[in-house]
Amino acid sequence: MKTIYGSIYKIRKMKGFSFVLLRTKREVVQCVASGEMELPPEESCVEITASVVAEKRSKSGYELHIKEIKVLSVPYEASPIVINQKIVDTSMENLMDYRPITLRNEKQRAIFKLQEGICRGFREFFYNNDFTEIHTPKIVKSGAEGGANIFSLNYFGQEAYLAQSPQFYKQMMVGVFERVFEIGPVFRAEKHDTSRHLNEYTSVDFEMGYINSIEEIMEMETAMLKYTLIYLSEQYKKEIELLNLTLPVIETIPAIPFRNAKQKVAEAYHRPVKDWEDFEPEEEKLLYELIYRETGSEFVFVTHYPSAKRPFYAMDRKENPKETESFDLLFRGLEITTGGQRIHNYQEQVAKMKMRNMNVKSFESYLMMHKHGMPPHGGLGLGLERFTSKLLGYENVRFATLFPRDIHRLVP
Ligand code: AMO
Repeated sequence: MKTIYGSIYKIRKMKGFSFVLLRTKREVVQCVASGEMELPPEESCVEITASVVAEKRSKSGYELHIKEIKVLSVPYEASPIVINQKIVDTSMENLMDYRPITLRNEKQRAIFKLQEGICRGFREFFYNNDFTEIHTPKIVKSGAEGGANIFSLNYFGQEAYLAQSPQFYKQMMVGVFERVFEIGPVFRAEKHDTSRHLNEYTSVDFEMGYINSIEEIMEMETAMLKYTLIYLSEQYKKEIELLNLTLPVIETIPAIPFRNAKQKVAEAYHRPVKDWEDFEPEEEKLLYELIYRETGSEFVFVTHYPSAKRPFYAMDRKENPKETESFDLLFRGLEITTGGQRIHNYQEQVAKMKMRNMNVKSFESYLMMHKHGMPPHGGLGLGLERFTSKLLGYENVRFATLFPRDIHRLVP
């Protein structure tokens, strides 16, 4: 006899008995109730006492023959949206409006179980490679990434901001632990409504000291992704099967300098380059197609972005100061990571800030680390929702976001 807790996901009445699908922590378990047994409505929370019987036709290989159902709570109202079919057949808006219940759908929740797996894989990888996990403030005195996409707030009469990234703090912590990582929320006041922008997202950041070049950061990211994809394939088989996923296999990730990438796309698709300083989303997609055709890789590093488009902390190239020691990682045509080497020398950092007409004084606390000695270092930030959505083949990051925040949405 077994006692099991769960929610009644679906009742299927048959002749003389009913199938009761019970939604438990990770699985939907098939139970069988006799015809006489009184069943509470779907989404009731119950304690079931049952015997375990082998059953080949059940997905798990067994089913539970119910002896007793103790009802712990019943819903006040029936769900306004059908959640117990294979998919929640509704618009994205509805899917998000009714998130507390649509997430109960077996496939919907599998997305986020898999996202948990991604974070667990990353974390394990970081621990195995001597990174220390840190938690840095999200209420900050100044923005790290520049640009207008910063939320301000009143902090007891002082102007403060919501952190656009943990950039300053993860760099400071390199001076403390040499290798650090953080998985946490960041905030971007993006005013445009696109399929790849959220106003709050989860950033996977790492930062490491004593590097010689950006290649070492790119190698670390490649190893991190490889590890995590294998981890998922071993530990998250249930979700992979349910979502019908084929995980990409990483051997090596090709890298191409930014200017060459622009040129390559322009030549292959006869599109004149409009902007030599940045990628258009369409160009990223086209580059992916080209690289995929040539190498079979669904990932591609683009290196040495123009200085003008990178933040003030990015290290410029010795060979050409108009370019930076930085990179992006594109996955299936979408930027999922930005990374690079940072300036570690105090005078060099101050000079770059002055060149950009920045108020050096207001960055005193950031510059403290440079002033008092920092190793050559660098790192990256990866958008968890972007990575998850591309892994799952979704065109919109919202599908891989539990409770998205965008210009139109603050609830649920
Ligand atoms: P960047 O601003 O490029 O770099 O952000 C890093 C990664 O975060 C994701 N991302 C977003 N995801 C969803 N919605 C958004 N509005 C959004 N903006 C960015 C992307 C992007 O590649 N401090 C640097 C990283 C570093 O150099 O360490 C930074 O934040 O996947």
